Amino acid sequence: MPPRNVEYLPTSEETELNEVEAVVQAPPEAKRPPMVIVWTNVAWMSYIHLAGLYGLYLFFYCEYKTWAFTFLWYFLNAFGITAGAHRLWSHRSYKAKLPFRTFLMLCNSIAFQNDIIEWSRDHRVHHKYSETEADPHNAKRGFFFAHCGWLLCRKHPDVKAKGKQIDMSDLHADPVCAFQRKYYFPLVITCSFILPTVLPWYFWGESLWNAFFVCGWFRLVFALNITWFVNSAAHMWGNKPYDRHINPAENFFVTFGAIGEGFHNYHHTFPMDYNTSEFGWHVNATSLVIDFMALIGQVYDRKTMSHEAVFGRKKRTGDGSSGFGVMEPPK
Ligand code: ST9
Ligand code: ZN
Ligand code: ZN
Repeated sequence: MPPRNVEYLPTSEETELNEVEAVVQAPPEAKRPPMVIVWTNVAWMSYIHLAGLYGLYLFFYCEYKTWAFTFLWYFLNAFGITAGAHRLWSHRSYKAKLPFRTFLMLCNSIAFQNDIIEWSRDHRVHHKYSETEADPHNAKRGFFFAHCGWLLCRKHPDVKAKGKQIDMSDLHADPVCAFQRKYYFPLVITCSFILPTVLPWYFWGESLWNAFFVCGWFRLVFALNITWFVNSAAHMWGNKPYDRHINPAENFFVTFGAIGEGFHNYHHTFPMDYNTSEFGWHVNATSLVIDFMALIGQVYDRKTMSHEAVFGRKKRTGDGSSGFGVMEPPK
């Protein structure tokens, strides 16, 4: 303690310590390196959204068969992400035989969301370091950053540093993932654009122009935004029946569009459950198809949580709500 009535000046050692403490206590944004915007990505994202909006306009001038086909292609696009990149490859929450894995890889190529290995690496880092600087789409950086802003700038160094520690050897050893990585662009161009343009034209005489913009661009941009809502909206709004201490929430509207992937509080609490939800097939078309594939022997070793474990966790850390509120699941 300094003597009374004498002005106290900190020693240089103390000043240094205070500075270190200030840096340690500084909010993450104070330590964040300046954002480097990738303008080619900004231009590309702007273009695809304009093409998607034009596709939405053309939707009203299409054959009704084209509407049904757009829905089918959207479903396959979504399924390649939910059942493929997400539940199978990122989380290994079930196992699948080669024919079904090949089908999932083709569906995943419709989605144009980076190859399976890159998608899964970002997703594993997202789970392990959720809402920190090492989370590629850290929702603490705001809605826009979590939604698609993270695809428009260079990644935070922590994402790369922590991501390098994640074991990806299982995916590199899967020949289906390796094949997709090697032929990624020809696969995407064929599955995401050529097929949905040519099939409606060949089978029911839809114009190539309409099919390209509606089944191609509109379907793609809609699916991208629904996927991104899992990172933005479902990390911000909804109930937290399983863990009230984390940001991911049960968001009914996201669940509906993302064919069963909006039970995000459950999913971050129990990421190994292949249903990504407590309620099986309820608003969860992805689980329904995975179970059908199990029935015909293409899927096995599906992991789920016991009711006791889920119930216990809800009691300990849940917010007291029962689920998604808007639409109660069957008892
Ligand atoms: C897209 C992905 O849309 C969407 C993902 C959404 C995830 C949702 C999750 C929700 C779960 C549920 C699913 C619901 C689904 C519902 C469906 C309904 C329809 N770890 O990336 P680079 C290193 S994609 C370790 O260029 P930059 C590594 O060395 C849209 N290391 O970083 C790497 O080299 P390599 C289409 C990492 O320069 C090097 O850095 N795609 C990691 O900072 C360079 O990597 C686009 O628009 C890591 N995690 O650039 C492309 N990351 O790979 C956009 C990087 O050789 N991306 N490294 O090992 C880009 O242009 C760039 O990545 C960038 C960053 C500009 C964003
Ligand atoms: Zn996940
Ligand atoms: Zn998440």
